[in-house]
Order: sequence, then C-alpha cells, then structure tokens
Amino acid sequence: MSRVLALCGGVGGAKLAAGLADVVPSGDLLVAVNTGDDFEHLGLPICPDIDSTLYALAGLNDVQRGWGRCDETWNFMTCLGELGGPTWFRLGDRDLATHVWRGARRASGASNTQVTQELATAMGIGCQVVPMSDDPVRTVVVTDEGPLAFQEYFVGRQCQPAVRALEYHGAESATLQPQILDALRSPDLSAIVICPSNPWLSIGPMLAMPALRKALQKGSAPVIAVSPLIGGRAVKGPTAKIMRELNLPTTAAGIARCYLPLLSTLVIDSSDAAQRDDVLAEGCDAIVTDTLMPDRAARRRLATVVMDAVAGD
Ligand code: FO1
Repeated sequence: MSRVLALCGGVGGAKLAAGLADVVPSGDLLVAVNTGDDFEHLGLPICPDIDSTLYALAGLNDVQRGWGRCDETWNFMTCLGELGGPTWFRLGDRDLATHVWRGARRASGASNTQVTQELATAMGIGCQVVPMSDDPVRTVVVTDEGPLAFQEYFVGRQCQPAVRALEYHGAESATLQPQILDALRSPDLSAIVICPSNPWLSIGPMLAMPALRKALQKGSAPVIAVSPLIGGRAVKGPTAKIMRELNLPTTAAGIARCYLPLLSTLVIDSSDAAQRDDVLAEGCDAIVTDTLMPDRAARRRLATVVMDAVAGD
C-alpha cells in the first residue's frame, strides 16, 4: 500500500484533490483541509474550504463561481435581505442544507471530523476528507487598515486592503487531526502533496500547527507542491496580490520559498518553464507541466504527473 496525504484549501486545491481522487485508490488518499477560514454566520458553522473540497470531490461544485454548489438558487438570500438580514456573505439554497445540517450535528455533539466524514459519505466520496484540526484555528489578515477576520477581508472587503502579515490564531495549541498524524507516522506514506492553494491563506494555517510542521521537517515522505501561479498570476484569488504586498517575487521561486525547507519538488506551469532553474537554485526539484485545471481530464492529468513524480523519487 502507498498512501498519499494531500494538504488542501480553497478552490484550486480542491480541483487537484479531485484529480488525485481519480488516480489514487480511495483507501490510500487522505485529504486534509484548511479550517482557518471557518467562521460562524447567522448561527451556523461555515467551513468554506471543507465545503469547496467536498463539492469538488463529489462533482457538485459550481465551476463558474468557484465556490458553492452548482445549479444553485438564491431564494433564502432574497428573503433574508427582505427581512433586513446580512447579505454580504451569500448562502445558496442548496449550500444552506450543508451548513444547517453541520450545525445540527455539531449541536448534538459530533466533532467537525465526524460531520465532515458523514457529509463526504452522503455525497458519495470514497477517499477520506478531514479538517486539519477539530480545534478552532482562525486566520486573521493584518492589513494596512488593521486586523481583519478572514471572511471580512476575503468576502466583505474583496481582498482590497493591503496585507501586512497573517496570523493563525489557535494554531500553536491546536491538536492535529489524528488521522493526519497517523498518516504522517505511517511507513506506507509515499507523498505529501501540497495542492495549488494560496500558501498564506490556505496552507499557512496548516503549517502553523507545530505537529504538522515537525512531521514534515522530519521528512515523513517527500513533499511535492503544485504552484498556484501561472505566468505570475493566480487562476483565481489574491495569491499574487498578497505576494506583492509581502514584498515577495510573484514567481515560482517565490512559491518555493514559502515551503522551503520542507519542500522536495515544486510543480510549475509550462508558461513558467523559464523559471525552472530559479526553483532548482532554491534547493528543490522542479517539474514543468500544464497546471491549469479547466476540466476533469486536466485535473486527472496533473494528478498523474504528481503521482508519477512521487513514484520516480
Ligand atoms: N465567497 C465569496 O466570494 N462570496 C460569498 O458570498 C461566499 C459565500 C460562501 C458561502 C459558503 C461557502 O462555503 C463559501 C463561500 N464563499 C464565498 C467562498 C469562501 O469564502 C472562499 O472561497 C474561501 O474561504 C477561500 O478559500
């Protein structure tokens, strides 16, 4: 058996997780998901990255919008607005069922891990999907306008304030989800894949947990990351903007630096092929391939490249 641990958060990450689920036997794939974006809204526990990952793995995600469910309707939001309720954070009618059910299960004592697994099973997902921790970790974006809670920055302010720093409240004391720890200690672990998620917003909260950081430092298995940049830009989201604001080069080498010294290999896009030597100079291996994932075939192809790199290690 050869197990794979994927670290995932956000839309790009969820796409590669779906590709990996197509090429790795379901019992061998564990997808660990960022919970730094989680917050309570209208009395409901919202776990955006878990939901993006579950919807992508189940083929229920909205491809155009990038978040939430496909074939969505918005009657709840319309009525909420008519009642004077907050409409800045949109919950579609179909999506709402996930949050209400998660809230009900949590209120009856189920952990976030249990609920996530129940949701995954109900959606017909074969691989294991787990939150990075069952303890609360909250990403705070320190901006030129002061500290902002993650969703206030991301959705409320549309990522406009300039980022000065990121804080991951609770990460230092959060217990790493036990299945992740088991995978990291397993002699069968063949690779840790860092999906093409935002290094600061999606992967940063995970790496801020000492148990995960230490396990990666020990070299449990090769760490292979897929760069979220294509031609110096993110497909979606503020990765490049944040890199500029943090005075980092918006290049593949800049991404490699986020994960060094933990990183063995960085997969970069063909349009960034000229940056391969810069990545090698950072001290890790580099693989050049097409990293855009517009459809299932592309997701599966990229996942195959990643798994072939692992096998060839
Ligand atoms: N993103 C938005 O840009 N606007 C929204 O109104 C919004 C609502 C929303 C509801 C549920 C959910 O699971 C995700 C939602 N997202 C929304 C996406 C989410 O805030 C971000 O994509 C992630 O937190 C960043 O990875």
